[in-house]
Amino acid sequence: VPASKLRKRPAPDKWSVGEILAHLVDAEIVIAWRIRSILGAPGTPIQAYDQDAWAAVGNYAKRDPRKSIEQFRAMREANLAFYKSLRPEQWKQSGMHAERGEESLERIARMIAGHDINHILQIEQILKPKK
Ligand code: NI
Repeated sequence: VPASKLRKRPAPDKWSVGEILAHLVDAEIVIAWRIRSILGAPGTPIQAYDQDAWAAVGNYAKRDPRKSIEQFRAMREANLAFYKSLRPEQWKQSGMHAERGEESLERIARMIAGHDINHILQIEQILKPKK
């Protein structure tokens, strides 16, 4: 896929593939921090964040989509290895999300999977040849 296509927004208010990939990188950083925070101090408060503000300050539109994929893959691998090292009772520990309330590691893991799937479908939709 040509880089220009990855940088093109499907609509003025919709993220490009490149912006979505940069968002996935930042989301992985957030999740990595949240999970470690909960394990280090169960019940800890979890802050929400404004993803559009992060997209602006992180200059998602200018990021190299291929670099974003590399970064995402490296962090996801590191995080998966970390999750595999956890004991069953650690998966039950939770934090207190500012908007959603109590969130266990198990629930966060399901939310990450759902978040991945949503954005993968979104990317497929953007790259699908127009009829
Ligand atoms: Ni998202």
